[in-house]
Amino acid sequence: MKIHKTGTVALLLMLAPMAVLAHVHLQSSTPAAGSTVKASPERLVLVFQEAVELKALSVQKSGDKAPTALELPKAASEQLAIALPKLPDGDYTVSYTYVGPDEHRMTSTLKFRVSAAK
Ligand SMILES: [Cu+2]
Repeated sequence: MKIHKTGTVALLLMLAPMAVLAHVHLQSSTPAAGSTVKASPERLVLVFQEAVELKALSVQKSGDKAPTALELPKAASEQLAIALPKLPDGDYTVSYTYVGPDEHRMTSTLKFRVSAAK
């Protein structure tokens, strides 16, 4: 009986932080999701609700066979700025994997368009 009680307490302690902390999501970005920019953006800025550590980051042009990996910021932060290579006109998908304070590993995507045409 004593073992059972100890086990229950340990389980509750493990579950408590998960219940309090919700998943961390992207709050905003530059370029913004779904936006069209007229020139190749020099950098990508990702803003999260809480500090996150990026684990993987890539950008892929629609029609290209493979994504281009981007250099990851070394430190966790709420706002992450990442240098982008020269992006010709086209539709882009940024894929990012991150870990927030709740230790959950999340992967999401962000799409934007580069088009010089008005
Ligand atoms: Cu989570």
